[in-house]
Amino acid sequence: MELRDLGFDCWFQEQREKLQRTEYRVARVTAVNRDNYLVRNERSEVLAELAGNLVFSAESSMDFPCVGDWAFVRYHNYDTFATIHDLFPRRSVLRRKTPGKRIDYQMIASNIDVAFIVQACDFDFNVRRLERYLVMVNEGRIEPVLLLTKSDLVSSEDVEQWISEVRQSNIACTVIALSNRTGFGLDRIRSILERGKTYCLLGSSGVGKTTLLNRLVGRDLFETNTVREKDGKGRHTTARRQLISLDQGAIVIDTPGMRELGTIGVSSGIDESFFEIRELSKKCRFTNCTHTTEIGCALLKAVETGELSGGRYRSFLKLLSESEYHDMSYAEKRKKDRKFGRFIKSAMKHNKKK
Ligand SMILES: Nc1nc2c(ncn2[C@@H]2O[C@H](COP(=O)(O)OP(=O)(O)OP(=O)(O)O)[C@@H](O)[C@H]2O)c(=O)[nH]1
Ligand SMILES: [Mg+2]
Ligand SMILES: [Zn+2]
Repeated sequence: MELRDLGFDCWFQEQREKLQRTEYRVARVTAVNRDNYLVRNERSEVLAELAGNLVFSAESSMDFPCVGDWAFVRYHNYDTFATIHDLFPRRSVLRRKTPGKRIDYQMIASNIDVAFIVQACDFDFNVRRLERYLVMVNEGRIEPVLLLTKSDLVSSEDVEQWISEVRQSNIACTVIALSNRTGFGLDRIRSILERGKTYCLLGSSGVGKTTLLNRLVGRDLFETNTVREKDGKGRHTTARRQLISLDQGAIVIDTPGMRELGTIGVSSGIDESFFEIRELSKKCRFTNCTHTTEIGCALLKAVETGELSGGRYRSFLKLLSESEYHDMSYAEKRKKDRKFGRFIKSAMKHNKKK
C-alpha cells in the first residue's frame, strides 16, 4: 500500500512540499476516540496522541484532528505508537454547528470527495432533510450522491415517486436506489467508487449505512442492528466515525446516525443548494427583499403561480434565517431570538394563505 491508496493525491503532495515539515512523517487520521486517535500510513494503523504544541495552540474544535485529516506525525516505540504534531490544510470539510447558543462547529470528517446522503425508502425519505444535508455538503465543497436504501421494502412505484419528488425540488444530484438485502443497486455504487477517493456515509440511524459498508467490504466486519419495531427508527449502533479502505481502493468513512443536523450556520452552501431560488430572487423588486411580505417579490409570485413549491420556499427561508442568525453579533442575536420564532411562523402563515 502507498499513501496514495489512502487518498494522498497530488494536492496533498503539493501541500507537503510547500510546508517543508521534513522532520515529520505523514499519516491519515482514521478514528477519533475519547482520549486518543488512530492514524494510518502505508504500513500500519496505530494509536496516536496529540503533541503538546497542538493542544496549546488550538483555538477551536476545528483545530483538532478529525477523521479524514492528513497529519504530520512522529512514530515511537518501533512504530507502534504516534504523536500528532500538526495537520495538513483540509481540502474539504463536513461540519455542523453544535447545538445551543455557542457558535462552535462539530467536525464530522474532512478531505471527503463524495458524500453519500443515505435515506431509507421505508421510513426515512424526506426532501426537506435532504436539503439540509445538501447545504452542509455543498458548503464543504463536496459532491453529494443520494442513496435510497431498503428498496426491497417498498414498491418500485414508491421508489420512482421519491426520485421524482427529488427532481421536482430541483435537486440535481445523482440518486441511487438500492437494497442491501437483495443486492439491487450495489453494482451501480461499486461502479462509481474510485481508487484513492474518499466517500462518507451520512444519514439517520437505522437507514443501513453500516450494512452497506459491510456489503462493499464483502463480510460483516462492522456491527449493525435491527431498527425498533414501533417507529422503524435506528438504535444508534455505530458509535464513532471511522475510515475504512476497501480492497478495490476506495476509502469509506462510516458515521453514527445523526439525530439532527443542527442549525446550518452557513450561507455559501445555501446558494448552491437552492440555485433556482437564487436566480429567481434576482428578479425581486427590492435588492434587500426578505421574500416574506414585499410587493414585487419574485419568490412569492413563483409560489403563487406554482412555479416554486411552497415546501421548498419555506425550506429556503428557514435555512436562510438560520444562516443569517449565525452571522449576527451576540447582541443582535439576543434581540432576534425573540423575534425569530414569530418571523418563521408568519412567513409560513403568509405562504399557507397562498
Ligand atoms: N430490508 C432491508 N433492511 C436493511 C437494508 N439495509 C439495512 N437494513 C437493516 O436495517 C437495520 C439498520 O442497519 P444499520 O446498517 O445498522 O444502520 P446504520 O445506518 O448504520 O445505523 P446507525 O449505525 O445507528 O447510524 C439492520 O437491521 C439492517 O439489516 C436494506 O436495504 N433492506
Ligand atoms: Mg451504523
Ligand atoms: Zn423577494
